[in-house]
Amino acid sequence: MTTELLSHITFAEEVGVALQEQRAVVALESTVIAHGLSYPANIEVAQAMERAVRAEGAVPATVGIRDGKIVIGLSQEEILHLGTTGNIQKVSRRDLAMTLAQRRWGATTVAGTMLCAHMAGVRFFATGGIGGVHRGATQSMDISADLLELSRTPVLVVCAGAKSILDLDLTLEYLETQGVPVIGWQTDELPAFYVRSSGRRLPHRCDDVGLLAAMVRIQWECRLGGVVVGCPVPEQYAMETGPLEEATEEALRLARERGIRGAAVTPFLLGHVAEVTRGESVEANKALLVNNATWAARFARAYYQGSSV
Ligand code: PSU
Ligand code: MN
Repeated sequence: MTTELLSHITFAEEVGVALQEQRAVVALESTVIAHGLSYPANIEVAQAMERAVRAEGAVPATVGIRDGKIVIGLSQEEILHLGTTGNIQKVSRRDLAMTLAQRRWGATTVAGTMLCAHMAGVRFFATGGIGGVHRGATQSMDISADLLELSRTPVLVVCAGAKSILDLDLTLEYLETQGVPVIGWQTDELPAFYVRSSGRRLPHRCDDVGLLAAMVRIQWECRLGGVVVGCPVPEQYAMETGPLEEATEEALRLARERGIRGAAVTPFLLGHVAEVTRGESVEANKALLVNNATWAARFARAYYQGSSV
């Protein structure tokens, strides 16, 4: 790591030590805290994800930006600040340098978190659902920067597939074009976030943490970029497609009518679906986030156990 790069990063002590000792560290994002879920569900789930990572013997590192510094391992107070303060900058690749220059606080998206994790030497990351190609993208060209980041940044992202508010077919096409492997964890299909399966078959399935660790090692030795691992939402929290689809259609219509664009689209759609489903989607969202944190920690453990340290 160069000194210039390091000058922008603050490590939580525990995370710094774990990285030096080449032990398993799992990055967690902060956009879900600041923009994805509302208080107090956001704080509860951020803490539950950190606990889940620890329970598997790995070190959690929630990533965000504080006063113009990238923080790898936010403190509980910092997480609370991001989760309770309005007007926090949502930080994707395009926003990073300006947010740092302005010495602002920021919450990192999947793309932003991958980028910061990679700068800091963290290779495993758990989120809820990656961003993707939005419905109607043939007109709007709304394609999440998460997809491009996956093609260029060597981090493994554990998610419950792409959010059902997206166009899943186009999202898979785009990932294929960008050469991003999408692996079904103990499933043949792309998980659909709140719903366990999307009906879209994936090219690769994996049931064995050892194989996954071997695969990502080769992926990174050959400098092939990021990897998506899709874990279905736990059965007892999974939702039915029908009512969810109705809520989604309505949210999309409202977003169009109100002229909501750009970075505001995803938070708006998620918020509306949560309202219409009376919190059922929030419970599913929390459950899948914690499940993904657990698996990311297991994958990271398998990877670091296999390395010759
Ligand atoms: N998954 C969730 N909730 C979220 C997001 C993902 O369960 O809030 C966030 C992630 O940070 C993701 C972002 O990177 O939404 C995608 O935003 P956009 O579509 O603007 O790229
Ligand atoms: Mn977008």
